[in-house]
Amino acid sequence: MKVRFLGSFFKDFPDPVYSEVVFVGRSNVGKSSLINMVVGRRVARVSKDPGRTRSINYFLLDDRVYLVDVPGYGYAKGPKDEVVRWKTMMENYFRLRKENIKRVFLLIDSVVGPQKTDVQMIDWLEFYGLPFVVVLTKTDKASQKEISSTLRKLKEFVSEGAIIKSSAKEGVGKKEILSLIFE
Ligand SMILES: Nc1nc2c(ncn2[C@@H]2O[C@H](COP(=O)(O)OP(=O)(O)OP(=O)(O)O)[C@@H](O)[C@H]2O)c(=O)[nH]1
Ligand SMILES: [Mg+2]
Repeated sequence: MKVRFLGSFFKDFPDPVYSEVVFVGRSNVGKSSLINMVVGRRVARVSKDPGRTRSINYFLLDDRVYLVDVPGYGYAKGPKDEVVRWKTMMENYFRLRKENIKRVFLLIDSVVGPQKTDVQMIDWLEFYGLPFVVVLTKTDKASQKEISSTLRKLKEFVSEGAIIKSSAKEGVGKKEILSLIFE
C-alpha cells in the first residue's frame, strides 16, 4: 500500500480530487495508532499524552483516497481556550469538507465505553448528515465483559452492524476498516 503524508492543515485543505475518510474520537482513544496499523506504516504521530495530534493531517492512500487524522476531544484537563480552539477547527473542517467526506470512523475505547462527548459527536455527525461507523479500540486491553458492556451502551445510539472491533496493537480490524476506506 502506498501512503504519503500531505501535510497539516487548519484551512485551505487539499483539493477535493479524492474523497476522504476521517478518524474522530476522544483524545488518546487511539486514532493515530489505528491509522498507522491500517496503512501498515508509522505515518501518524502517537503519544501516551492526550492531545498529541493538534492539527488536521492529510495522508494520501494508494493515490485514491485521503485519510484524515484530527485532534481528539474531551481531554478533561485541557484549558478552556483549547476546547474552543478544537471546536472552531472541527466545525470549520466539517463545514468545508462535508461534501467530500465519504465516511467517518468514530473511535470509542472498548474499556472506557461511550462518554457524553461521544454522544455529542454522534449528534454532530447526524447534523452534518455524515455517514459513520463506530470502531471500538484497544480490544487487547479489554475483557469480554467490558466489550459486552460497551456494546450494550452503544446500542442506544448505533446499530450493531455498524460497529467494528479493533486493536492497533494486535492488528485486529484492519481488513474491515480497509474495505470501508476503499469502498
Ligand atoms: N494496548 C493498546 N494501546 C493502544 C492501542 N492503540 C493506541 N494505544 C495507545 O494509546 C495511546 C494513545 O494513542 P494515539 O494513537 O496517540 O491516540 P490518539 O487518539 O491519536 O490521541 P490524540 O492525538 O491525543 O487525540 C498511546 O499510548 C498508544 O500506544 C491499542 O490498540 N492497544
Ligand atoms: Mg492522534
